[in-house]
Amino acid sequence: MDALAIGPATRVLVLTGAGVSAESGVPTFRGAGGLWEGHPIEQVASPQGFQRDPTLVWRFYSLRRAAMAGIVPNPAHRALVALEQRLGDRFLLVTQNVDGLHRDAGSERMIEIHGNLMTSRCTTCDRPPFRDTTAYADGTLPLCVLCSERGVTALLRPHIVWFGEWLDPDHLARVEAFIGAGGHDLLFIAIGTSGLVYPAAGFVEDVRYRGGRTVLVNAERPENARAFDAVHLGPAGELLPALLGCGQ
Ligand code: BV8
Repeated sequence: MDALAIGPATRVLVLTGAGVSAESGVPTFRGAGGLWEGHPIEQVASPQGFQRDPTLVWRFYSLRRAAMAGIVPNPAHRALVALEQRLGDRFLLVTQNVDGLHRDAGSERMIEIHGNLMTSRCTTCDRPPFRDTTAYADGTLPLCVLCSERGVTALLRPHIVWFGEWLDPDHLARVEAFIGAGGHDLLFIAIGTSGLVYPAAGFVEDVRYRGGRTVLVNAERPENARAFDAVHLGPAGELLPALLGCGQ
């Protein structure tokens, strides 16, 4: 397989989804038909779901935290680190994943637009989101200790962007600025994503509108495959090293 044409002026924007972590052993969302223990993902990953049953939502995230034990990046993550080191500020990685594996692999020019699994924040006070790797025992509702010290009972929540919640406007501004600066020199590569969740699923159209090239690397043909100039079907861990010209 030929490597993608990445010249001295090419700027590369990469969008990853759950498929890039699949070969590390992290389950994808729609692999289970978009369900978790019979609940539609949107139900357990939404503010309404948290309001309705915070214990169920904390169980969903605690089980995912526990399941990350021993999980390590795969060749797809490492190929993206090598490309970033080669391109420097002509590279930006935007991930929909909350598993932290890109950072574990060494990615730095990276934005976690849907948050991070190992981070919590208070639902009440304005303390900054903080690292929290605790997989809370089933039925536990973690409270903010700072609020408790002030006699206030305040739930913690995962620092995750749920369905129906706005993404961080700074994150979106950084993506739009990178796309805007790219023009015809922009190469957009979407990897391991079903292209169903917005606004991330709309990045490909933004790039096309500005005359950039668009490439998809995915295990199967997703609904928005038509939006891409080229589609490479197969496991990202196998295809990416060759496609990015950095055999891992
Ligand atoms: C927003 C955190 C403005 C959670 C996630 C009605 C009401 C409210 C909102 C909406 C609505 N209708 C539409 C919307 C907008 C909504 C949306 O897009 N919904 C979809 C379902 C239609 N978006 C939002 O709500 C966003 N916010 O729009 O704010 C707003 C505000 C108020 C009201 C309206 C609008 C927020 C979206 C963020 C949601 N949070 N994650 C968590 O992780 O726990 S999204 C979550 O699902 C993931 O982060 C991920 O992004 C997404 C799943 O997508 P993928 O990553 O693509 O994973 P998937 O399993 O689907 O696909 C994997 C692919 O990999 C497959 O194609 C497979 O073939 C492939 N694959 C598998 N193995 C491999 C592989 N490929 C390569 N190699 C392999 N080995």
